[in-house]
Amino acid sequence: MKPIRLAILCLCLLVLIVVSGCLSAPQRSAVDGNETSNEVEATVYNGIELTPIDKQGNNAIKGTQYVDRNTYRLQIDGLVENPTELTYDQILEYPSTSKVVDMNCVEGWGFIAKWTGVLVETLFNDVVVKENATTVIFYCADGYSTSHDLNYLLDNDIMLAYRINDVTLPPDRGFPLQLVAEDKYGYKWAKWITGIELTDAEYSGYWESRGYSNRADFWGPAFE
Ligand SMILES: Nc1nc2c(c(=O)[nH]1)N[C@H]1C(S)=C(S)[C@@H](COP(=O)(O)O)O[C@H]1N2
Ligand SMILES: [Mo]
Repeated sequence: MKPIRLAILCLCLLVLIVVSGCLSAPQRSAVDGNETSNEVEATVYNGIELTPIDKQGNNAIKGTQYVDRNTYRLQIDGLVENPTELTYDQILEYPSTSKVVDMNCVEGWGFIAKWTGVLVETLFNDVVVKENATTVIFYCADGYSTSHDLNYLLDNDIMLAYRINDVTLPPDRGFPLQLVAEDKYGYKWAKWITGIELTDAEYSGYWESRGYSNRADFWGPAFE
């Protein structure tokens, strides 16, 4: 090949590489009116190395749910003085909090991430939980549900996360909200949450009613 042809070929290849590099740059586009572009994923927080989102596991009973930010409502009811419906924007208006927590599925995989969201306690102060409430049920867009002791949520600063590693929760990760159920097995980390109900009764969620531990402490037994 003549040197000039070789030079042109190399130039073409170079241009191609640069262009494809731009096209494949990490980019999260808008889904169903959910503006999430221009966000940069955090890799470290407070000196702790985070698992990149595309390296985190994910499993769900009916696959990814696509919740529309504009029509979304979080319903909070049951044993509360003021049953409430919150829009996504109203949830973002509450003071936010961040922390690094690791997520462990009973299947043996897990990851560590920075979560940002609103404390369950903050929302509960607004709806005013009745004195006899003991249990909190989380209902999800895919029909999944799980529950927690009210005291566990309040005593451990448990949050409803809308961001993971500084990025808006992607649809496959539970947009708009995932419960960061610290120290509990993954099946207690409700995703695509649409409803929160306070009750004084025992409750068995999707996996709990199929034999998994209702306590679900990740150092404890998976089955009970
Ligand atoms: N709505 C809903 N939430 C869910 C599930 C599900 O199937 N549906 N699966 C649970 C299980 S078993 C695990 S391990 C975690 C995994 O979530 P993540 O890896 O996206 O954080 O989500 C939990 N939350
Ligand atoms: Mo899981």
